[in-house]
Amino acid sequence: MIELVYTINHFACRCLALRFSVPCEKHGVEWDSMSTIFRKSPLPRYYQLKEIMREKIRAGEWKSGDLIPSERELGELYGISRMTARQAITELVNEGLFYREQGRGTFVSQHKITQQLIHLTGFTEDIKARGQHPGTKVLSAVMRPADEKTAERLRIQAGQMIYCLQRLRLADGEPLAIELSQLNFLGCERLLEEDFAQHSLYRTLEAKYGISLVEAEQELEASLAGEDEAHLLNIAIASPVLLTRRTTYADRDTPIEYAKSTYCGSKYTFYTSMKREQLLS
Ligand code: 16G
Repeated sequence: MIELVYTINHFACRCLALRFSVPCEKHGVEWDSMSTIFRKSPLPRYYQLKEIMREKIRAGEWKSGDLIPSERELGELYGISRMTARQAITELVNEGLFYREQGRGTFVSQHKITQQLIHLTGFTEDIKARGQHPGTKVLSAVMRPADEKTAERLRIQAGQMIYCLQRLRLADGEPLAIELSQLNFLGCERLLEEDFAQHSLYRTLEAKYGISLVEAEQELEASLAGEDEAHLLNIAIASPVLLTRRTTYADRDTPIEYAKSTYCGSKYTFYTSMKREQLLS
């Protein structure tokens, strides 16, 4: 196993080096390593390196925001080519464990965001509860006729004008989800004047429009990112994503919002807990 030798601050992030006999490129500190890639193993070398790095994260040696060694450093550390090191890093970037910053290097990502499927919370609340900074980029905000499926969910006639808001949602500047919220209530066109880049939709509905959100139904489905989604979410095309469809009710008979969202599969966990009923036999 690899032994962690030092942690120092660099660009406000910690840089971790592995014990090995090469100097750290950026900090000039000597490493020495006991980690090994088994040459005779049937497992490909990039895969072994991935597992070594994954274990460092699991063990808490590499923490969120840590700068990982460069491809060249990893290549020298493990006696593998830069290409092999790059493949291991790229796959962990695609899985969401690492993220790259232009000109700075590759860093360990935040742990997955968990959305509790128990309480009805919005994105802003979920991200704040994790101590992160929520961000929103409004992609479009328009009134348009409801399609059949949306009309059915909102219990209105297809073709009725509804408010449609498409947003890219971020946590600490990192894209997490694309959300299309479709809303219907009397006077919903007034939402066109709201600034949803700055304000939460749920908070606005409750505080400004006097709508109490009571409950929601939500479906989850696995999918793969298409070109546009991959571009917006900054992930590789065909990366795993989670599609959600949520209908939110102001009361049992009044659906207010039908939202369709695409979440980065590698960054999000949906959590629910359940109890087994005592069945009467
Ligand atoms: C969540 C909801 C979305 C809602 C948003 C409000 C899902 C799948 N979707 O992301 O329907 O519009 O929260 O967030 O959970 P906001 O109050 O931060 O605008």
